[in-house]
Amino acid sequence: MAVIDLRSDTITHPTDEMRRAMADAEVGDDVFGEDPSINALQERAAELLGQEAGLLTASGTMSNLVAALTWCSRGDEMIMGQEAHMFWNESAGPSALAGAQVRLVPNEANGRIAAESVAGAIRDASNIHVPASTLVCLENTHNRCSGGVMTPQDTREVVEVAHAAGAAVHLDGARIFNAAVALEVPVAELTKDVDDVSFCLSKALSCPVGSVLCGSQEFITKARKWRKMVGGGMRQAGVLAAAGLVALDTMVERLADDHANARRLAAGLADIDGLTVDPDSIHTNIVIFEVDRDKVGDAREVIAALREDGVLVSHSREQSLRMVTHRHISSTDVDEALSRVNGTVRRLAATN
Ligand code: TLP
Repeated sequence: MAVIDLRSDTITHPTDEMRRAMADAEVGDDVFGEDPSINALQERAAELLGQEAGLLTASGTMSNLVAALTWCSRGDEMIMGQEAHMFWNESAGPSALAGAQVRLVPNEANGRIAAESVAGAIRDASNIHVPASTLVCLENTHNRCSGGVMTPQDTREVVEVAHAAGAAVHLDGARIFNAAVALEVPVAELTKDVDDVSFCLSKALSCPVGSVLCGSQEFITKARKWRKMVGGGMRQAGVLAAAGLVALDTMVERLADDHANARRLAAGLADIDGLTVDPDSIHTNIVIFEVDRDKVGDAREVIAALREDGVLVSHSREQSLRMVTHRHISSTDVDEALSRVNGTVRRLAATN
């Protein structure tokens, strides 16, 4: 029985075209700024996102950390959604290393942060008792909010409020191309208004490694130094950038297939007694669903039982599980996964 791995789109392997491009990549020492493949990727990414310059980093976590280090000084405050990946899953790096305090504001169910919430959280800069609100962090698509998307208008509203108070806006756009494809807008519409944006090559875009941080030339010049300080100055990493260039050419449009598969998956899960999800709330490739503890059992036991039945899923929170569609999951795999999940849930319900 072939295992169906729905834990994350991070498990995707490079395509044959990427592997060929990696083998043939022209490289140089990127700490000297001399890797032609990295320079090409950075320029291409910045242009696509409507920003001046780009910087290849080792991961989404490193990009987010470097952005926090670049914008914030010790004792500043960063405002972000209560479900932000930067808050939940990045080992408190921005607080530990940038020394900035995190202030949480509500995320709506679709991941959006209302401009009014940001306005309400911004501090009075003239008051010596309070930290300076230096940075507002957005996330699009929103991981813990079922891959929800913020529109260009949602983004602009937050940017206006932040800028009026002198705060910068960082966008964790790990899956920003998923958002652009779902909204059918050029990706720059979602990224040109923020002060910096990071996107991941190594998630749905199928690259083996890497993220690109984009912003103004001045921001990237500073970020480049922080990246070096945290050990992210790589040398002949053009082999990675070469895969990134192929990804930008070949991996974006196909994300619509992942989104259609995620909706198909959610519709099937919604039909299984003991599982709850609203298929209409799924717009990209992440499906978070609730498991009824009384009917089916503890979420972690369900994950273990699904694993035995050849379906890998991840834990989201309490009784919520997460499935992510990606390049290695076809609509046939979705149907097979649903039939296995149905069998597992029925078995657990019978013994519960
Ligand atoms: N997310 C991973 C896990 O950490 C949960 C995943 O499987 O979804 N921002 C967002 C919105 C992310 O989803 C992730 C990774 C990151 C940043 C960090 O990226 P990496 O893993 O490259 O450090």
